[in-house]
Amino acid sequence: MNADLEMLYEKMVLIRLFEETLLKLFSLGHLRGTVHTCIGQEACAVGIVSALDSKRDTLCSNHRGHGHFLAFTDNTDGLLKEILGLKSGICGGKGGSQHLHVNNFYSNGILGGMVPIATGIALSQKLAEENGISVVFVGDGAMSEGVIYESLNMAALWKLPLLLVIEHNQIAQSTPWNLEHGSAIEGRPVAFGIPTETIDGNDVQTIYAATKKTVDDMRKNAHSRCLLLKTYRLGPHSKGDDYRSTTEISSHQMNDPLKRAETVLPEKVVMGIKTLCQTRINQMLESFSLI
Ligand SMILES: Cc1ncc(C[n+]2csc(CCOP(=O)(O)OP(=O)(O)O)c2C)c(N)n1
Ligand SMILES: [Mg+2]
Repeated sequence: MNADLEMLYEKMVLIRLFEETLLKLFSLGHLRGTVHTCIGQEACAVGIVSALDSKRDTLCSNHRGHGHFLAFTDNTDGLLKEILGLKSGICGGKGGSQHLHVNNFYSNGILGGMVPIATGIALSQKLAEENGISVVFVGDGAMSEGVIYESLNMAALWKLPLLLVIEHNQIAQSTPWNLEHGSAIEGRPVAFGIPTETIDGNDVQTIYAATKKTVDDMRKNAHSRCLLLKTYRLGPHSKGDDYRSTTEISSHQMNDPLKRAETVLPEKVVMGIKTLCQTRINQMLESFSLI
């Protein structure tokens, strides 16, 4: 069990260090535009993606997609080059942080915009009869977009292998979820006949286990499913914009998914993984002559 946790923890640490580096590069003027980090939500990316088969499953992500991308591809260099706008980036430097595509990974910064695309992919996967699953990540804020509901209706009606993952971090930019939604978000996919499971989004092993069970089930019997992950964004919306009180944010620090894993793993293992990931980030930066 702990060996699995070590592997999941290492992926979370790599994502955390990569994104902390992005914020640093921003403050030094090396990056332009914007970046949305998933600091505090790494367990969602790692727990879900580690249970997928990157050869036959597809992943559609959103504006906050670096964690999803790294968990799916492990390509730190290619992503950094892309965010720096370099030709050698995974999309020739044209996609930047939010519009990424490599192999079975796709992302788009338009809230909810990937859900109809993921639904179309799920239809093609069903027709191909290769048991592939189409996974799409959305935030709680995106769940106000009407196109998601049209897509869920089709996915349920046609029993498409679509897995909707809602990262419910309780806020959309500066709007708390309960000022945007008139009812619980988990009730929405259920209304279309899509079984929905609500999980602790900061416990990487729980997410991994639930995803594994869900995708195994979906491969045997094609139909749509939803996992709603209750989590919290510990960082700003993008670079510095945050209207929440420091008291509110610090009350969630103890629930940081990395700290949660660290309470279970031996200290020596934690230190070893942190050093390994930091070395990898340092080598990446040295190769770009940054910092
Ligand atoms: C259609 C659309 N409207 C508005 C925006 C601007 N925008 C970018 S992120 C964001 C908040 C998204 O909140 P949520 O879906 O909860 O995801 P989170 O940022 O919390 O991960 C908004 C309003 C956008 N990208 N697309
Ligand atoms: Mg949100």
